[in-house]
Amino acid sequence: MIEIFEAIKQSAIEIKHLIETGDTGKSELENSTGDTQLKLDIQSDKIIESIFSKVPSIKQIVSEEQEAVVPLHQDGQYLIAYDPLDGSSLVDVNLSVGSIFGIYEDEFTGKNLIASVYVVFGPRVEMVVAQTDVKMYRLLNGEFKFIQNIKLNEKGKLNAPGSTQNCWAPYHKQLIDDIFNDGYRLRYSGGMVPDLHQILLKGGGLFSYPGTTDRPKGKLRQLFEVFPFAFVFEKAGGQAIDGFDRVLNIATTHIHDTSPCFFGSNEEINRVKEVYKANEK
Ligand code: AHM
Ligand code: MG
Repeated sequence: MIEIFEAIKQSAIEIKHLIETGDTGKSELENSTGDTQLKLDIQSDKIIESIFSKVPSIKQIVSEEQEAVVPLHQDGQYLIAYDPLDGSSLVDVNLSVGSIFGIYEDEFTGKNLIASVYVVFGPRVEMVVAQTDVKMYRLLNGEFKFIQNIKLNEKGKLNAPGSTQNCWAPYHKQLIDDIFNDGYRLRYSGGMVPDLHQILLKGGGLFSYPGTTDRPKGKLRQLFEVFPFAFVFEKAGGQAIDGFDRVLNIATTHIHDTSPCFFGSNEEINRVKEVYKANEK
């Protein structure tokens, strides 16, 4: 799998250049979730596809920005689902964004995820790789250097509540209010990569994107966003659930399926489970 990590590093260097110099305007196109694609989304997708197409161990890829699975190498072992530039609309206000990669075997489904990687493009470029543990690297003078392992505490101090309050269920609002009343600090930029990276590096907390009245199945996509980060949180000693169970147990029926999701350290996730169980319909 080393060749895949090397390919991701190369794509990160090219996407960093694209973010710094590219046009932040809209394209004429929509992705399969109905979002208008930015030129940066399409260009970063092309960068990754072109780099992955030269890696023989990759059998298939699927991108958040494309409708269907793309076959690459018939004899390849790995399937990769990726979001080339998550939070791309934040580039024009100069906030951090990221790329997310889930590496699967046999089938694109949570239980077959064997590794995941994300890259944060902020004041610095950092890459986090989750396999048996979670390792962080930083781009320094053109190369990724190992910086540290990432391990969550049992309980954190940060709360990152997604979506909009008037679409939350009353018990979800109560849960978020209670967490703030217990002294947690609000940390939410609108980019899941930097928001989750912050929770991972500051020891823990809760990131939530629940099912809402406007999107009962949440906003975040299973294969490209939810599962890769679930894998990172579990390997870092935390949890990722849909309110009730591990998100990695969800059977994906369509590549662009979404799911409610909660990522965090154990204490906060157990708290979510209690509230959701008590309000189960
Ligand atoms: P995108 O893939 O279209 O960029 O959207 C995903 C982003 C996540 O990074 C972030 O957590 C979420 O959308 C924020 O949504 P909201 O503004 O509804 O809280
Ligand atoms: Mg995204």
